[in-house]
Amino acid sequence: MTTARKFAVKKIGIIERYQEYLPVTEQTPIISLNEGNTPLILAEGLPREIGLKNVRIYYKFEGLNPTGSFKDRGMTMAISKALEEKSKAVMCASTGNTSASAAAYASRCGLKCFVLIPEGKIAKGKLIQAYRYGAKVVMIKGNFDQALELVKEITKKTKITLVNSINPYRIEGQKTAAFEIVDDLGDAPEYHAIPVGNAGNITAYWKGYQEYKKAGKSETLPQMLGFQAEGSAPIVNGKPVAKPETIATAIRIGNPASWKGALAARDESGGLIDAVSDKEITQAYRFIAEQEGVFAEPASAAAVAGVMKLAKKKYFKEGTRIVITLTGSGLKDPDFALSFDDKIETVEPTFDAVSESIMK
Ligand code: AN7
Repeated sequence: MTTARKFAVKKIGIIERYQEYLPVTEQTPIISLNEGNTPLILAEGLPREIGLKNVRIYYKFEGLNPTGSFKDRGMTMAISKALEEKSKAVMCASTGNTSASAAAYASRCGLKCFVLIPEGKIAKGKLIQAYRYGAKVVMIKGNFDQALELVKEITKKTKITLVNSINPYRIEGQKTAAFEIVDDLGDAPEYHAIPVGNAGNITAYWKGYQEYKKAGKSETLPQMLGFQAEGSAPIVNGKPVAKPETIATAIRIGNPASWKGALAARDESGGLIDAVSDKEITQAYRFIAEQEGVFAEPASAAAVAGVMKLAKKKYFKEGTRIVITLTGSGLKDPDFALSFDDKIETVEPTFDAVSESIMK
């Protein structure tokens, strides 16, 4: 016999799932949209494509979070803590995903949300999210780095809470993705590939892997492999980029806030941070959608492009596992998705016209 209880909705947000590893107490109000618990999808086509027969590659598909990116893991923490600390308003600079996530979580608990974004350089899906979740959206005639400086100044001079990843609660929440990977694989993978923009996420994963190992949940640590876009590669170049450019607008960042965290992740894990070109990003973006059935945004594809690049150099050892974080959904950036030559045809509604079109 079944009871109603059996059908009770199980709460699965990252705070409830991993509270013993997070700075929360019984007093912390949990603002959650059941983020996290994203799938680790086995890559079928990619190992074949890059000639890695004896290597397992997995996509940690963060595009399946409530607002379509990994930012929700950090935002459930940052917004819950802001509320606990009696804040009335939050603010962030964003290349898009942070603002979408901040706006959603703020709307859920009545916090005001202000977002500062670079004009013309944010994917449409992200812009409409922040807007429709009810945030006050302000565009600046400048880039992300300038927006972040302004947000730092404004939040210092007011009582508004900053929810960019320099807010440590963001990193705390985001580290739970590493926990989930270890929980799914039974240990850490040998390699973890991830795109790098403001460098909060690579910092968070490295923290997560280390903490989980200390807790006895894994025996090993992965090499952290970070990838920036060539035109926005301050960490690879060793100096800030004043005018960052890339089609992967999410990582169009010239002076990452968590620069030091990224270097620590790279060096302590024996990994690397490398750059990939827009052409390589675009090829990887198309490959995973067209041959793996996984639609991620261009910035996410930077990590796939990085793995492709390293495989060509025979970087990966046999018998290992690579996890690639696909940070955001492909649906975020419809303009980029529709910008290719293989245009969609419109034909007359007849058997002959449709037959002719599909046989081309
Ligand atoms: C899809 O939303 O910085 O290295 O303001 O949206 O932790 O910055 C987004 C970053 C990778 C880079 N992939 O992560 C923002 C923002 C996607 C992203 C990154 C971002 P970080």
